[in-house]
Amino acid sequence: MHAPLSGFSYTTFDQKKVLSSIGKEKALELLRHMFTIRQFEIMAENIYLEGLVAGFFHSYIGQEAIQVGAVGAVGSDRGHWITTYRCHALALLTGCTPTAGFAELLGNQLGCAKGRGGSMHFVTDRMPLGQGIVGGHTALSTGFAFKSVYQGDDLVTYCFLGDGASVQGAFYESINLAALWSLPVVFVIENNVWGMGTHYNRAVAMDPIAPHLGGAFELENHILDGMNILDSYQLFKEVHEKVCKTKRPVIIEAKTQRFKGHSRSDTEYYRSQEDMEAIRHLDPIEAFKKQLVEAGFLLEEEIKGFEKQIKEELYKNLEEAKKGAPCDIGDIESGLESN
Ligand SMILES: Cc1ncc(C[n+]2csc(CCOP(=O)(O)OP(=O)(O)O)c2C)c(N)n1
Ligand SMILES: [Mg+2]
Repeated sequence: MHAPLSGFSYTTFDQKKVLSSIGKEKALELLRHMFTIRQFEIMAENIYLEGLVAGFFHSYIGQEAIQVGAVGAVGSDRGHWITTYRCHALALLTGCTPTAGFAELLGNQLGCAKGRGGSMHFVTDRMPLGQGIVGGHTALSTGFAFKSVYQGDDLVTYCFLGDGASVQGAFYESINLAALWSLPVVFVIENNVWGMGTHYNRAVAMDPIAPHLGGAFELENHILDGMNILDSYQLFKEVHEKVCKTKRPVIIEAKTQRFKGHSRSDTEYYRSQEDMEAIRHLDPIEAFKKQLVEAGFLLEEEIKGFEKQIKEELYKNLEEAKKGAPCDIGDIESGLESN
């Protein structure tokens, strides 16, 4: 049995205080974003299984509290947002509409990358292309943070990477330069325990990862319970304010669990039924709903209505997305930037 998330020293916050400071409206926005991502991923996987989506497919289900907390706390416009091929959620949070997301999966011109990127390469004005090279995008993040200092744009770069990516050479060069040059970048290691079918304890010589890296590069670091939206929100809020002042990099390791396989083609022989049951008990959406009901922000029936409304909206978005014209090969170079 792989113990899910216990035994680490997390940066945590008083839940009631955070909830009362963010208020009902913001709390419902966070729930809506988490639920929209969850439902988007479920529907996206269904159209993948229908054979309508080409290429790979990596689901973000289970990890929603991390990026929803981050973008919810910072605001999409105040950051450069960079992530891997597991990129649907971050795109939806930084400006990709669900219709443009579905269309991208379907490979048509209504897609956020005009159907040219597919599942692994969603793009928005604030998020330059989901990245397929494990660890490679960390260098891009240091570059974006350098640009912020060079051009004085006051943005903080948020780079999400996996536990597997955390031991890629490019990442060490990226942290080193970011630390040496004092660049405003937050590296968020989403430790979902697995790099494809390899447990991180068999691939990474540090556990937990963030304090070791932070120690080596003399950087502020945190371990976040990545299944807790309020801790996530509050940590990103405080870290953002700090980085705006210090311009120093910060490392956050978010302990989390992916509820689905690495990608749709993963047979998941490495996880037992018992593991999966323990993991499902950590569902960040269910935990947050409970907190909202306990705080008197919502009744259970109201949550059901809220979710039904989001689902209906997403079904309409999917139908809309299906109307797009197929990706046009003649359009392959438009929208590209070069220096
Ligand atoms: C440089 C490189 N090596 C190997 C791969 C194949 N590969 C794709 S995803 C993956 C696992 C990455 O795991 P992790 O960083 O933990 O991210 P997660 O998928 O868990 O989000 C690997 C090895 C790749 N895409 N790029
Ligand atoms: Mg991983």
